Amino acid sequence: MAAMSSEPRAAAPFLVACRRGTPAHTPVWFMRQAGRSLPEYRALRADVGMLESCRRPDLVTEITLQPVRRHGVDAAILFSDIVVPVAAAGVDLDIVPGTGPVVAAPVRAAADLDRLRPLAAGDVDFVAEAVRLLVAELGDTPLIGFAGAPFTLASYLVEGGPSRHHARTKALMYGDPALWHALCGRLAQITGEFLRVQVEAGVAAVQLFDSWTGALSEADYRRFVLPHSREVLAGLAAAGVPRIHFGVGTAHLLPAMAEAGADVVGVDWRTPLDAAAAALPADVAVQGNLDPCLLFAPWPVIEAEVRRILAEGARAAGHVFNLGHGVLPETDPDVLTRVVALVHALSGR
Ligand code: 1CP
Repeated sequence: MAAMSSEPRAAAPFLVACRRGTPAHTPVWFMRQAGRSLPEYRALRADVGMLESCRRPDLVTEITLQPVRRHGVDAAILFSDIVVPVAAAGVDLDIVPGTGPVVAAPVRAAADLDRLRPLAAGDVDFVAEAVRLLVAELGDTPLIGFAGAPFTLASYLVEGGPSRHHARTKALMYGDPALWHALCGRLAQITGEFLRVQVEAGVAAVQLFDSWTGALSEADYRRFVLPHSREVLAGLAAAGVPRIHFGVGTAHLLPAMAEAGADVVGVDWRTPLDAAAAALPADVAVQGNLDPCLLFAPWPVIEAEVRRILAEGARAAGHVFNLGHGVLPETDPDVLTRVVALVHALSGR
């Protein structure tokens, strides 16, 4: 049975689109499809902290499966958070409800790097266990593993928490490039190892989230970020799983993000997918890009936007339908289910 099961998985529409083939229908999944938009998630998380839930393979498995069961999406994404490997590598942090990741002692000087030791596979055994449980449960539905890219992780570590302008992060980057590159080098190791553990345990694809890198100019991205993201993505090239690379507000960075080593580039709602495809190399697929706020609009408006995005995505080498960023907690989950059905109905071949 084990030998047979790999065959249908390779034909899963999500993997076919990532490899720029012709899938039976345009695959669709949503960033943050697991989470507070789902009442069944809120019930499970009622008495369990965010980081603790990420460390419990039984909870990770159940939460990851919830949106697959409910919406019929074409891929699952591992329930975790970008700061989980950083915490496993020794950084004292918490994920505070309503705020996000908060770091006890931010990184501001060379001595602070000592708190960031290399990640060993054994530090994240709970993730490998969750991936194994999920692969067994998911059958033909691919599981996406993920990690945060060095720039976005560095932003949380240097700011100490979420920030709008990333001012301290940029101050460190411009003011002490040697420390910046040392920090990002360590983060590249942690992220690379975190993804390697997930791939070895059986994820079918990975997404590298560089959510906040759109805050940089292309020149600064190339100098301060690209070498580190490339190190992470190049380390996975031999594994043969599709690598998705995503950021917000990155219209000016799309070719550079592809150069970092992406098979699929995630695009937010600000850039039409056909324009993104024209800017990217011909052998790179696109993912996106419905504005998450549009899910609050009347259904005919949503339907028109889905049609537009499918038409624009059809001009790319491959298209994975998604939002342009994560599902907002207030989203009506029934609307997400309808979007999945609509994407499948409109794109079925
Ligand atoms: O109590 C809760 O429910 C906490 C909310 C929450 C959830 C559900 C956080 C805190 N993280 C998560 C899960 C999560 N985080 C997933 C789950 C998988 C899925 O997509 O279904 C993923 C992929 C992430 C990744 C993540 N965490 C990113 C990259 C994606 C993105 O949204 O840009 C980032 C930037 C984070 C940091 C983070 N963690 C949590 C919050 C609220 C934030 C953002 C804070 C900020 O605005 O800076």
